[in-house]
Amino acid sequence: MKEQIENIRREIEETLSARTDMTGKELYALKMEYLGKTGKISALSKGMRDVAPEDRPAVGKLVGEVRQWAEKRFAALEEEIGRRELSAKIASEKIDVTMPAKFRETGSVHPVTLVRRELIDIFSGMGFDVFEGPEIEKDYYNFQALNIPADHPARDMQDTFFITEDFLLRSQTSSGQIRVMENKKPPIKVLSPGRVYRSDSDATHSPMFHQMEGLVVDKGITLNDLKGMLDEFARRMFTGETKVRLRPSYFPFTEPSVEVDLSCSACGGKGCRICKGTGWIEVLGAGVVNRRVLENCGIDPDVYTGFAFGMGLERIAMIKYGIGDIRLLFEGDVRFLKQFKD
Ligand code: 2U9
Repeated sequence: MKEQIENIRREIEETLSARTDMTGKELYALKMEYLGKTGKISALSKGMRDVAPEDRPAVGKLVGEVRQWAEKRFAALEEEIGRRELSAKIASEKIDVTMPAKFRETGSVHPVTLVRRELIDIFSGMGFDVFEGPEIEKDYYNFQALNIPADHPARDMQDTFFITEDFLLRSQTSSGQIRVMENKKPPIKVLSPGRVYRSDSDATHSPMFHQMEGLVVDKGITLNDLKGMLDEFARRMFTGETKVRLRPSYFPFTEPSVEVDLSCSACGGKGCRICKGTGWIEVLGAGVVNRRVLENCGIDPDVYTGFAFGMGLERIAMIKYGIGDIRLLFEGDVRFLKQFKD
């Protein structure tokens, strides 16, 4: 037994001196091998049963001594390895605050966003509230309530993405304005920016584009109020000299309806490449809200009248920044986008 005890002490000593690079985990595993419940030193204590009773006190003392010695030896090493591992961790996590920062490419605001922000700024300055309706809309709000019944030829003017027979991707933000009129009595002054969808795609049309429509309903509103508001809008959005021209047109939801041209701000109305020599650029559509639309929303057209206007934000951005192809606005090419700054 004495020899066994001595062997264990030597074994521990030899292993510990040979393995100076042990990790904390490895040391713990080794400690358990000797001092754990089923370890070799614990086995010695259990082996006391086989020692002759007269030798038990002496052998018991030796087992106690080797256990104490081993516990101290492991504790000292645990402390040493703990210290070593902590300094290695600190060294590996050290930050060099003098290192130059990584270069990060900064983005820029999309021209359509710039235009949307500017328009909201201009119109909210005139007292308009902003309302954004749903993009998935009921046929009723997109067409029927706007005086475009199921068999109306005006439906052919807009190729619509239908989801089901009753639901579609809205083709105009006016659908949201119907919801406003259903829920609020005049005076109403609301601006509806948002995405709209039409099955159309070429250099000047995209299947998804952004619209901004405005609606004013109150007692005594006339086409004159529309013209005055458009004059102010044109001067603020383009230049102080910009003139507004109304041409008769047709929309089912307005009567009378007008197409609105602005004098070309690139050439001051003299005629250039941008206005195709005419001096004028068509920018938006507008009109006096059709009395049937007011009726559909429970507003008495003999008491209240209103005007409405609508414009495509991509078109405004193309005019304002001289962009020739709408597809540039959807490609996300940073070389293009970086040219527009807030
Ligand atoms: C309600 C009633 C009427 C909004 C209007 C236009 C004329 C118009 C086009 C401009 C370019 C659509 O984006 S575009 O293709 N819009 O010409 N929009 S009047 O009329 C309304 C709106 C809401 C309740």
